[in-house]
This record gives sequence, C-alpha cells and structure tokens, in this order.
Amino acid sequence: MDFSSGCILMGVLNVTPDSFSDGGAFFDTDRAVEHGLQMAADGAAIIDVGGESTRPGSGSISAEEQIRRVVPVIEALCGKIDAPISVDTYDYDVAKEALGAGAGMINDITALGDERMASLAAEKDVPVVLMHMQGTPTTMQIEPEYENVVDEVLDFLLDRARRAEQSGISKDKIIIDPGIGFGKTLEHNLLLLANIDRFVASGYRVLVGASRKSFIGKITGREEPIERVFGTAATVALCASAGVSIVRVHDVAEMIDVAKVTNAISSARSS
Ligand code: HH2
Repeated sequence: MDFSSGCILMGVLNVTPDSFSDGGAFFDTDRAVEHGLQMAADGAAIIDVGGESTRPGSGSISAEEQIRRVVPVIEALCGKIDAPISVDTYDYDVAKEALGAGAGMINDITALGDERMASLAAEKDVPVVLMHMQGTPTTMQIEPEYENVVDEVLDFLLDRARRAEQSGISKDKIIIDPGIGFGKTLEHNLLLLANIDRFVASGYRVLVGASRKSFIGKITGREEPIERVFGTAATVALCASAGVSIVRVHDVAEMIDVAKVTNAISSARSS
C-alpha cells in the first residue's frame, strides 16, 4: 500500500444479501467480481470483501457460509487487480481460507478478539485492521455508554495494537479504527471524528469507515443510505485532512476525487 499521496480508499464489497446499504446488490459472485473490478478501476487501493453483514441488530453467519460467499470472489479478483484484497471477518477459519485464496489483509471488527487471528496475521505477515466495537452487532446500538468515548476507544485500540505487536505483527502492519457506528450514538461518532487527529498522533495507521452510515442520515435527514454520498464526502475530506491513512467507502468513483483534492491541499500545507 502506497501512502505517499496521502489518504487512500478501501472499497467495500459486501457479498451479502442483507448489508445495511447495498445488501443483495453483490450477493451473486459474478456481480461481486464485476463491482470489485469497477472499484479498483475507479481508484480503490484496497478491496474489502465481506460475507457477513454486521449492521446493528444482525446475527452471525457460519464460517462455511462466509467462505462460500467470499472465496470465489477473492480468487476471481486476485489475478485481475493490483489492489490488495482484504477480508472483512473476525472468524479465524474465514480469514485463513481467504488468505489462502489470495487475500493480503485482514479487517477484524473485533480487533483480534480471537487470539489465533493474531498468530495468523503474524505468520502470513499481512496488515491487520483492529476496530473498536462496544458489545456485538446484535446488541451494540442498545444504549451505548462511555464516560469519555475518545479516551476509552483510543485506550482500547492502543492496548490491542500493543498486543498485536507482542504477537509478532510489525507496527507498520497494524491499522487502528474507532469503529464508527459500532456501539456509538450520533454524539459518540461526532466526538470520534472530531478527535481523529488523536488516533493519528498515536503513530499507528488509522482507518475510518463512516460511509453511508446512519449518523449521516440523522444529521442530513437522508433516510436511504444511497442518499448519504455527500455526507460521506464530508467525513472523507475531514479524515484525509487529519492524516487518516485509509477511508473505507462504498462510493469509490465519487470519494476518489474528494480524497485527491484533500490530499493535494494537505501536501501544500506541509510543503
Ligand atoms: N463498517 C462496516 C463493516 N466493516 N470494518 C471496519 N474496519 N470499519 C468499519 O467502519 C466497518 C467495517 C459496516 O459497513 P458495511 O460493510 O457496508 O455494512 P454491513 O456490515 O451491513 O455489511
């Protein structure tokens, strides 16, 4: 991954029937592959393939079913694009199969909750995203509470990042993510984004996934996730300006321009 121009895009590829914003659109393998190729052509530097929705209230999907969904897509994309493929899973077996199929990165919304995941990432020497979540997807939006959301989320991520280093994952391969919308109210999400520079200052690379999420709908009144593209753009510009390394987005063709312009302004600021 090349961060020399600033913030890069991770394109979301949900091979699911029920994701909150594009469920069913790419459930079919051929359509998923086509969408992955399109996002890479549009400028995504990473393609994040997931076989389980983790929207609020969702339940878990078996490893076998996730593997059945994501592996054919990863295999088909692998030879065709230069962008690394990440697998969006907290399941060790799914991650192992996905890496075997050619994925080169693990996106773990439980921040290595299963310790075998840390050994796998260390052994395969792949980057790993450690995301914060309060509770589980099934329960996380039932009255999330923090004394100080920024301190608590940052402390948790730094603890997990240090544990990852102790497991043999090198610091430059550890990416921390505050987990926008994962056990967070509107106010929590806003505080995390407003203080994202504190996460950047930790010295670990930072990823933010705010794309089309419901807090944008709460602010703008846009009920349909697909209508939240401009609201998403505001978060991409803010994150790129604050030194976030990766933004996870659905609308790659639109967000690549937002990132490019913000990156150009940021580099003028530092020159
Ligand atoms: N958000 C979602 C899924 N995976 N991974 C990271 N690291 N950070 C995020 O913010 C994040 C994530 C939820 O978005 P999406 O995949 O579009 O929805 P669903 O979980 O319904 O498939």
